[in-house]
Amino acid sequence: MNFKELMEFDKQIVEKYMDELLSINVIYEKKLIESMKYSVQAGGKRLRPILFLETIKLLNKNPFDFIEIACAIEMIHTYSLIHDDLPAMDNDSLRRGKPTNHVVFGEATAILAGDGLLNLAHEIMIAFVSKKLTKNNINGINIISKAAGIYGMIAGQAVDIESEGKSIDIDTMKFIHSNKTGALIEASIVVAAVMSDADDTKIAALKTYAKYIGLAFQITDDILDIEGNEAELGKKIGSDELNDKATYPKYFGLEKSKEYAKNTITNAIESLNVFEPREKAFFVDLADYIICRKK
Ligand code: GRG
Repeated sequence: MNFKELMEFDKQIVEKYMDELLSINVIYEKKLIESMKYSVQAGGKRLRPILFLETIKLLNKNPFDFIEIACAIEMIHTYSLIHDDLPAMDNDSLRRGKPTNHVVFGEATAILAGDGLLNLAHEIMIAFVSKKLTKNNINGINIISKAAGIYGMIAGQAVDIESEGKSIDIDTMKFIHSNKTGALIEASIVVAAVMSDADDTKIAALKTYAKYIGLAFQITDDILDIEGNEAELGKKIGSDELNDKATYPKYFGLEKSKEYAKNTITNAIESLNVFEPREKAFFVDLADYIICRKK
């Protein structure tokens, strides 16, 4: 399979398995489950679970043995998008090409749908380690919880919200992005390496790669918020400027940000020198995709 086919193949597996995990029969809380399904099934690139599954494959393990973890990561990501779109946060009305969760289901249900997905992800991860109790599996889910929480994504989001409309230094901006966006992307790769029992050299190389692609992903996201096409992106552009967000183009300008993203991708690819060209082909293509993407 070529790069595009692999991306599509992984995406479909994850979507199918998430549908199963969300086939929950309830009597009274139908609206809650419907709103959780609405956002999960609205599409999305499924980048984080794809990174997770491809890292498992790179390390010669069977991705189907870890599919629940890939789905849990995507559920955490989807919860963060639902909450990020809320009126109290970015107040966005379009996501993944569809009206945002709170626009369709109301604010209270959207908050609960996000809470529900976050909790369900942890239920899934705990069920996984209960069945496959190894030290590395426990370490792995611990890394995900931390990356999604107050040592990662939630910390980045908190500082981002506090910084709106204020002038902040470059280090604070880097803190925001490496946590808000980078932490979960990095965890998707590192956790797969840990759960695959990779050696320390390979884990370190993948961690460096993940940090670089997380950074390049964010810079590209900032650029797309200025230059992107709303129909392709599936969300409104110009939201960073509207919310007076600290972005790479705001600090470095558009052209320098593009150059920065390109250099970051070169560094990402170089960090995979411990792997054979044949083994790392997907990750090299993915690094390029991160900055060339239109959505
Ligand atoms: C609410 C705790 C909490 C955190 C929110 C995810 C997030 C943190 C904020 C989203 C704001 C944003 C646009 C961040 C930039 C990078 C990013 C995470 C983009 C969305 O991820 P994609 O492009 O989305 O992977 P899809 O829809 O493809 O899954």
